[in-house]
Amino acid sequence: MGSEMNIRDKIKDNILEKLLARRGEHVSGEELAHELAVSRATIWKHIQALRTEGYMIESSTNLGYSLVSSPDRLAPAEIKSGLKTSVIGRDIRYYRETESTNIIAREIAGSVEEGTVVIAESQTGGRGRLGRKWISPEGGIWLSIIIKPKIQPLYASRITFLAGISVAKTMRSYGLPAKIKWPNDVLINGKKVCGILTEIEAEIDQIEYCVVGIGIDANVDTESFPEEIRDTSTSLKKELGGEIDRVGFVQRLLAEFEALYLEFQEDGFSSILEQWRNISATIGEWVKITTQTRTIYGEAIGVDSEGALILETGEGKLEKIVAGNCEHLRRL
Ligand code: BT5
Repeated sequence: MGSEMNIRDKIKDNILEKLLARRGEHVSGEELAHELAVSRATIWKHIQALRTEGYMIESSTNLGYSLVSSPDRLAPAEIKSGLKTSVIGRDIRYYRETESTNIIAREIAGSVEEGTVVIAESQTGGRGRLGRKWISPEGGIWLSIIIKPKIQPLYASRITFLAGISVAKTMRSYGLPAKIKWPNDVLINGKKVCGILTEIEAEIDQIEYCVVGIGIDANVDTESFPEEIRDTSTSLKKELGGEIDRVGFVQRLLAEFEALYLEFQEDGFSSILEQWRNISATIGEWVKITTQTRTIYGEAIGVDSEGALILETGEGKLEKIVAGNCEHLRRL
């Protein structure tokens, strides 16, 4: 049944792609049937299915089908129409609901092209770092990008930095004052709007693949989040005062990610780091760092080439933090 479903979904997706490419025009059932090598009855069946999903498709006996409007879905065909990338997002695997897009991405990473994206409308078991939960209701953007960079595992955190910048820059293109909190949170006005979970599969000296999980509270109501994170999180909808076009956001995000990824491959990490410093919320702050073994207080004064946070802990003493939780402290 699985493969049958996939073929059916593929036809439906192809029909949608063709209607999207010719928005405002009519495409005849005969033309669609011919191009997709299926019967006109099959086309009609899929048009009906698209309608039940919320696509408004007008049909006229003489002219054929015309797409009038789309529902708020992250359908691959929608994202791909107008996507300005050459690698990232060329293959998109879409789920209405799944446990975690990172899990799916890890399962398929070995057999798909670099740049493949897994995306879901909601996750039942969204994951944060260190086994923490990531709340992922409908209306958010929950996606994982599979990349295969030729770098050592030691430098995997560079990818998290790159991803954070791509998210922050995309949000800034909507006029939002997004900043990055070390190592992996994107904040707006001090509240978390995005989390990033980078997972790798590696040999000792070379990464085999890297799954970059990005979770964005886009059109979600953070008021309905559990109490402990209600006041520390925000959404794009809340910050913009209205819903955002998620398809458009994803298109910009994937383009930013690809541009930075190419820059990283061509010029190395230093320009990425420079950009990260410029949009960092952490540099210059007094912070409390909790690692698995200790708690450290200090002023965050920089990050090094491996992405470690450099703290000045008093009397000019410097500490390097490779991994841990970071809390920004209020100055008295
Ligand atoms: C993260 O972990 O911030 C990484 C989150 C990555 C989520 C994406 S969604 C697509 C892909 N598939 C997955 O399964 N995961 C990735 P961490 O730094 O450990 O932060 C987790 C903490 O953030 C939780 O313990 C909560 O306090 C808080 N939190 C949970 N859900 C949140 C949400 N939707 N918005 C803001 N904060 C949240």
